Amino acid sequence: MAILPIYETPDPLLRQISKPVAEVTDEHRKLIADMFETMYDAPGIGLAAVQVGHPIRILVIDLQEPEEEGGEPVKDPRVFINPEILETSENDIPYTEGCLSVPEQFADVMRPDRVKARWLDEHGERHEEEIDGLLAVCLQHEMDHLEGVLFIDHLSKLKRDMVLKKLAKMRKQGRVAA
Ligand code: GNR
Ligand code: NI
Repeated sequence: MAILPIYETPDPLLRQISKPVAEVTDEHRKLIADMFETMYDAPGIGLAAVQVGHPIRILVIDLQEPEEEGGEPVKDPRVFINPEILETSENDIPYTEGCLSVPEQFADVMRPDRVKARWLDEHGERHEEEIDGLLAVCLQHEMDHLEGVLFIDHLSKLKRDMVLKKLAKMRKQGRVAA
């Protein structure tokens, strides 16, 4: 396994449209293992393959939520290959999002609170599920990456420019990797 370098904005790679996976192979499963290692190391709760240099439609998510308040985080690694949103709720809710490709920056983004999604797992098995809560937020954030979209694209130009200015300042001060 390996920790892979994470591409950051404004790298043009992050704007590429990721290509569908035709068939899930051992090579994909190796990439998925490396994506989990990279995500846990970061640390983050989700990662799209394009963020580590592979513009293909693979996501990993582990919310690492404790079973009860204040408990130990429970591992729940999930793999989404060629994910599709089939239905979205009418109800949008705000969540304060961050992104490993926009390091140390956070802003509220509005998204539907429930989605019905379909995807393949690492064995090529099909899944279809209604998803809500933080998993719905994270899945939609990760699926945006497949279309070359970052969470800052959901903000007003004023707010987006504020976030990017703060990121530039933090890089200059060496508070995030340049
Ligand atoms: O680690 C992450 N945290 C997060 C918090 C709120 C909404 C979305 C996310 S995903 C992010 C990791 C990442 O950049 N995935 O693409
Ligand atoms: Ni992200």
